[in-house]
Amino acid sequence: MSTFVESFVAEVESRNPAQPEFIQAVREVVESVEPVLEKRPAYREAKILERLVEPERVIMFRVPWTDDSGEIHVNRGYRVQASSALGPYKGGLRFHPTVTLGVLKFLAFEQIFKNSLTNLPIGGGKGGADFDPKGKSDQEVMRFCQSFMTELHRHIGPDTDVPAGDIGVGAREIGYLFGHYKRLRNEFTGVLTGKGVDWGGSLIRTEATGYGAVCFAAEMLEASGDTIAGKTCVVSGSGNVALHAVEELNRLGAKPVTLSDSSGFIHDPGGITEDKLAWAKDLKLKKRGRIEEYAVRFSGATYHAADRGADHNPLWSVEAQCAFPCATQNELNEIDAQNLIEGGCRAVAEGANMPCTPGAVHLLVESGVLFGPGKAANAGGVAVSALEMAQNSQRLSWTREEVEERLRAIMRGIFRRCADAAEAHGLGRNYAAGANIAGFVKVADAMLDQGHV
Ligand code: NDP
Ligand code: 2IT
Repeated sequence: MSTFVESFVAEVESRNPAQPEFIQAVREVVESVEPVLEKRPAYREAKILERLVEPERVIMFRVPWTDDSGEIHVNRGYRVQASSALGPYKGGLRFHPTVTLGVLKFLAFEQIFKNSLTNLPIGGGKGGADFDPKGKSDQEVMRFCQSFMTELHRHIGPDTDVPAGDIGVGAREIGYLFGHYKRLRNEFTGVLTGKGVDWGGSLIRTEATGYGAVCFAAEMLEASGDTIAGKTCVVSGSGNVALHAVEELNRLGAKPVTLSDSSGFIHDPGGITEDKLAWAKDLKLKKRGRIEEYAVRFSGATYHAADRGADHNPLWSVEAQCAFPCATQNELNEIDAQNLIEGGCRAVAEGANMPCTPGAVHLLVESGVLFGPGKAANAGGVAVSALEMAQNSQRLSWTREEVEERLRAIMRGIFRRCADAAEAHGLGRNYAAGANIAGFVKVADAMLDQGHV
């Protein structure tokens, strides 16, 4: 490894102790862009990387709320405003007990380059809380969202920072958050995306991340003279991203065979067909049940409980030609990557943010597996969020066909930018490096134009 990368990452590590996910994300980008810095000394002189690893602003706040029995709880809320070089801060909110400042800094950092790759006018940010919506009543979730927004509203706005959903933040939470913002500010604005389609939301926003990830995989395969139709696919997660990836896979004639949640995974060798998916959506998104119930409902499907102490996840040992990790960070390690390769996997597209460990990415890319990194493959969600912002500014709603067509064009554009950047730097089909370079150059050039801010 180069001394520049090592000393840069060591400095970031010493300034940000105990933030392993943030360091992981920074290292990956810095390794990829080092040759670009060598070619353009202006980036080094202007301290572009040093500025990018320091969020423009971090807001951290107390979120007190009362449960249904009257007991008071205190959570910690955050908004990390990473970069406004290309537009208002834009990125999701995550409500999950594992949320820490370091996790949100990694997500906000990744978001800068993801949003840049979309070619839409959005900067990067991320936020959330260590609140666990699981097992809470709607009333409790509403009280939490209202308390969270009571502080957050001071820091966001349709031209400043526009949050959206992420893990644990879906249509219900966005509704409560928007309702409270509107009450506090007496303004009906596009301050959040992922809104209900009857009150300012965009058609296809819910589906966009999963659809986009499948589109990215299809583009990678087509560029190698292959097609996604007929491919057996393994998918992890069973939330917004995973379920809509499965929907799109079915539509394109592929065969998705797995889904998972934090308790385990189901394997349905016959395929998670449209009718079974409708049932799974009702289970996970409406009833908030466990994926285990799928195997009880559909004969032929098996359930495999998660083994927390295991050194790999047997979901990735299921034979498949394509894999879509759509749950959470670092859910697919080097052993899992080896198992995918041995099972004949040809393409991996990250629906989640940083689901593959650095070792896994290295192995997949070195083995010639087509690899779509999250900041490119899952950018469809934030891209349609930006289209929602555009519709809100116009006070218009575009049709399903129009948004879907734009999403596909954006995903094809992202793929092209990754492929072109990889090729221009002699990196073959290393789309992970291509995504980092293409995403970085656009932000870096904007920062050069805007002076030392
Ligand atoms: P959801 O909350 O809808 O679903 C998350 C899914 O992942 C659930 O099945 C959940 O299982 C599982 N999961 C979450 N945390 C863990 C964990 N620590 N270990 C194992 N399983 C876990 O979230 P989304 O589908 O929206 O997000 C999934 C991923 O996609 C995240 O990485 C997110 O950052 C990324 N993403 C999301 C976008 C969006 O538009 N929503 C856009 C781009 C990326 P359980 O129910 O048991 O918790
Ligand atoms: O990780 C992501 O890109 C998201 N959670 C979506 C962000 C957004 O603003 O739509």
